[in-house]
Amino acid sequence: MTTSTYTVTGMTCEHCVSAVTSEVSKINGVSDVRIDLNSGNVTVVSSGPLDPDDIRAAVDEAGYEVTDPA
Ligand SMILES: [Cu+2]
Repeated sequence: MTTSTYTVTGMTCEHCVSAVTSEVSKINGVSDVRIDLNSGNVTVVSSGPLDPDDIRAAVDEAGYEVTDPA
């Protein structure tokens, strides 16, 4: 299992959280997505290392932006 953490800007409510959770969950190998709304921290649990570009694309698809890691 691999855990990686990203910072996402623009999420303001539980609806945003569900949108990001839903998109990121679609990435192959992702088993769990935990989001802290206040800090914007998104923790992704996966079966193996993920391509950060996939995370960025999924978050972008949901309408938000990953600020870290660049
Ligand atoms: Cu919202």
